[in-house]
Amino acid sequence: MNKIGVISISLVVAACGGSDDGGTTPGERAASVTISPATVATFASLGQTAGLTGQVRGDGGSVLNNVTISWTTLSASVASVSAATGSGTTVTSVGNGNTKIIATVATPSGARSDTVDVAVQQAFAAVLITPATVNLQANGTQQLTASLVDARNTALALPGVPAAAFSTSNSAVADVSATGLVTAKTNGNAVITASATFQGITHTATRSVVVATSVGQLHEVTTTAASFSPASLTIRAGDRVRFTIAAAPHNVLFDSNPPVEGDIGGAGGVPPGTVETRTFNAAGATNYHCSIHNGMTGSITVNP
Ligand SMILES: [Cu+2]
Repeated sequence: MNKIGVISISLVVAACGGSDDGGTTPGERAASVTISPATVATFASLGQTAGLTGQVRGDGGSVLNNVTISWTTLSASVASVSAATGSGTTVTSVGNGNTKIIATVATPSGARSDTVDVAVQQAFAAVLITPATVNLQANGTQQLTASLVDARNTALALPGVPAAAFSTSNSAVADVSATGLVTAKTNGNAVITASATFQGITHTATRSVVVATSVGQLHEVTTTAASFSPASLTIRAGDRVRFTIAAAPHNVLFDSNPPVEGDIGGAGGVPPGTVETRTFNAAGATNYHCSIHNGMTGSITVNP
């Protein structure tokens, strides 16, 4: 019974705002609407929300519930309003600028409204560096991007936003250009910092750069009069091995999983003092030998 009664009252109000049976205060008709809070703090980031509530009073001064309030924004590119939830709405900041949010109710003498001013001004909250991880091999490069963002990580869309300045903690390991291009120099770790000052505030962000210690590493194999040293080696795919031929002419003939560049020397071998580097990109067991010296063999295990 009670439920049915409420529904019928709502229908009457919706159908005619001037009904004498309106809301919870029979006999009064909607006369005004007031938004609270009356002022909204400036939104400092985009995507920020604030709740507004509208209070409708009747022509007798009583607060009327169940009166439909219509919410609109003067500029949806500055702030948007959600569909009404009960007597309220949610305002969301969209872009920098100023606008007004308007609450309107229908009354017997026409629409009545109230407005609240909304200002959106992004505040510089952080520098954001992308990508999140930087792992490089020696001589590799990676472009970093540093954005000045608000508290919700939206890039500042304001006049005069400067570019962040990049620096490195260790230019011998990883150097960085003024525009954020990182160049790996040698194995190790470095920290790249991006710093910017705006709105009188300075923020910095850092990004750790790891220049790989295993991938792309250079290994050494030398020869004695009739052997390779070390005779066995374990490396990773992508590593290189530098063969230094000493003491006598030798060749290095690969029997399995050969390097990109192939054998070193032919049947007569290469003379002492020869230095040749080979690259092993494929994982597997590499076996090699010198055909000039019986039993002069070596092996390299190439791990993925
Ligand atoms: Cu040999």
